[in-house]
Amino acid sequence: MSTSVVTVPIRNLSAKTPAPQRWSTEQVEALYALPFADLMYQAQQVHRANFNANEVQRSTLLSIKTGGCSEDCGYCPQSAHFDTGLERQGLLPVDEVVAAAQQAKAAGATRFCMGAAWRGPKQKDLEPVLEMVRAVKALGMETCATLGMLGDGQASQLKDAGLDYYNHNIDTAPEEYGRIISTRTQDHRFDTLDKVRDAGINVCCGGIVGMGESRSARAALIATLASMETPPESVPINNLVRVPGTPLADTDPIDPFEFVRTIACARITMPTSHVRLSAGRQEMSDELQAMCFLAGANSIFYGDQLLTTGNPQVARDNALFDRLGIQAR
Ligand code: SAM
Ligand code: DTB
Ligand code: SF4
Repeated sequence: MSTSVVTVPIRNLSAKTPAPQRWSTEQVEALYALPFADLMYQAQQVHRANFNANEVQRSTLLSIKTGGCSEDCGYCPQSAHFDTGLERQGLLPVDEVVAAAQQAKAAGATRFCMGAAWRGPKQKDLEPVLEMVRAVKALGMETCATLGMLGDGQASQLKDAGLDYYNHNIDTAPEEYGRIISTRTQDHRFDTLDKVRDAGINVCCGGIVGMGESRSARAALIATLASMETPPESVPINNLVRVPGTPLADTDPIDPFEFVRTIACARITMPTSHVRLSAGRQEMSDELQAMCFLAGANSIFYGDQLLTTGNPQVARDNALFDRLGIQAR
């Protein structure tokens, strides 16, 4: 049998200094290289040892500030550097955000994630967001925000307002970062992730595949996430949504089996994290999504919209869960 589990002793690592790694890129590459059935078997063993394999968590996204972002992330329709035809929208009023959260809760979501197209929030921007967090928390939902880089003290303010999760992706492998984004470095991302951790907020951190990267780069992305001192509680794995006008619009799509392998590698290397099958679901068949759940994905973005692009309709997701006997929460 070629199902030997690659285990590595856990050393005392810091999230503040990325090296040395608990999972090396080579070790994750070895997982990727397994025969598909062996990789899936291993992922399922890990999944079942840590979770109810028939349960999937649902988070609903809302773009609370849209477009006009000063960053040049090559995948993003919201960057001011590219013309994607997106209509800009200033920060939404708190009552509109609360109404959207109420709707998401009624549809069955347990977490509400507020996303803003900022490099980072100015203090005057943060104040209304704190109010949103308090109000959404008061609905009895888990709260999540993704606002870009945080300044000193901002994470504590979010924590005090009741923020449960902060989403801040490392997006790609360290060696790929400069190809995709020039307006910041990946170390900027680690700096914010450390602030979030230090404030006692759960970390939601993942990346995007299908950006023309090599398998080795995908393995490096997973190894980097898995090697954080405390791996992220939520790991969104996004399949690039190729938006016309962005520099990555014409990238060749990733082989669907390679995407499933990425989910399986995330599951194996981050056994107790929720692995979220994230952007790109609208373009996936029900069968491919089912394979991702078998590979260990146990969370989704739920609702007809991601931030600016589409997501499967709620009714389609619920029908899929019924057909698969998945308990959504
Ligand atoms: N501006 C903040 C930031 O970048 O951290 C928060 C919002 S940003 C849109 C959140 C995440 O969405 C990015 O880190 C990236 O992983 C993901 N994302 C953006 N555009 C995407 C696309 N076209 N396809 C897949 N994921 C995308
Ligand atoms: C994440 O990892 N994916 C979500 C969420 N975190 C904020 C965003 C996906 C965005 C896809 C493109 C768009 O809708 O603008
Ligand atoms: Fe701005 Fe975030 Fe989009 Fe980058 S991913 S351009 S930081 S909104």
